[in-house]
Amino acid sequence: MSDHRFQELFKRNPGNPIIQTGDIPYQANSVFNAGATRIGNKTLLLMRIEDRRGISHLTVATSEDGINDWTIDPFPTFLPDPETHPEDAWGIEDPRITYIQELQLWTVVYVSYSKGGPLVSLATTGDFKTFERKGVVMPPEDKDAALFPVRFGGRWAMLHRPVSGFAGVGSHIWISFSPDMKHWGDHEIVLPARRGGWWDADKIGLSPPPIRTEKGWLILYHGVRTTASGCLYRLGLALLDLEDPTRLLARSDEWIFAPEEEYEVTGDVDKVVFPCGWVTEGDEVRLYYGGADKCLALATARIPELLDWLVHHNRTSLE
Ligand code: BMA
Repeated sequence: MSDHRFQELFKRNPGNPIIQTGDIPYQANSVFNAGATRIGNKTLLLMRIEDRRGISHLTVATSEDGINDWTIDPFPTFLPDPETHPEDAWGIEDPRITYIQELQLWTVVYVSYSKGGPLVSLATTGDFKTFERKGVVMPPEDKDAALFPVRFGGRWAMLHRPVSGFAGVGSHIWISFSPDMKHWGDHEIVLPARRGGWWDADKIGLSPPPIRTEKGWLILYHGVRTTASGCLYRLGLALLDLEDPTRLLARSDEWIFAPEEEYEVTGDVDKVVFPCGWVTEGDEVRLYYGGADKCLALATARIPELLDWLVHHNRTSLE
């Protein structure tokens, strides 16, 4: 606690929520937790839409300025395919998009809600119209996964959050490596959940994919606090070494963004801010997040301010 003045790092777009269920050209229950990227001069969101059965799929929205005038596909863009991919039995959720310059395509890492629990699947696309599925890449229970945009020592790297059934060990962010994006190994914890009263005790997960900065890979992650009135999802920052992303360089002591507005506090699941995507424009980062599992909202920050704040709020010890 080095600074007692409140510093608002992410500023909410005054027009929030930017996309709501009524904006979807077909019947839906909710729209939230979108992956984000740039395509040409547009911002593209790959939105999680939950239908009235309770099953989620992904649909594309694009906009020139990334704030207003979204053009939404008139039909689901990427549907679960339980016939050929049984892991999609109960839908696909929470996509994280990474553009891979080397391959000139995007990876979409998403949660397949399988009959054995949520797991991580991976697909690639060159146009967000057709998708090539690589299938399951992490068994259940695992979520909150995204690729780095480059290889390390020739291998791809992925952050993800497996959950152990072993009581009391916590759920942490892991890193794994692969020669081909399909077969993953050398798994290790890179960002452990804290314990006790901390905002990020017991269960954390990656939010959007890492962003490369001059100081390291910038990580935004969520902490899930279990309270007497349910779960509370809040966000904090971490930094991983540019050359060796298994090395944790810095980590927030405090959370930086939490449910406060009506559309974050009340929805299908109350008190949730859940970002799966962000895009940069110079120094600015635009964060797209689900509000209370019901709508999509936007908040912006300046990357140098995030990095500077992290220097002053760095606490990697778990005490
Ligand atoms: C997480 C994910 C998210 C969801 C959040 C709050 O476990 O399933 O999709 O937004 O819970 O319900």
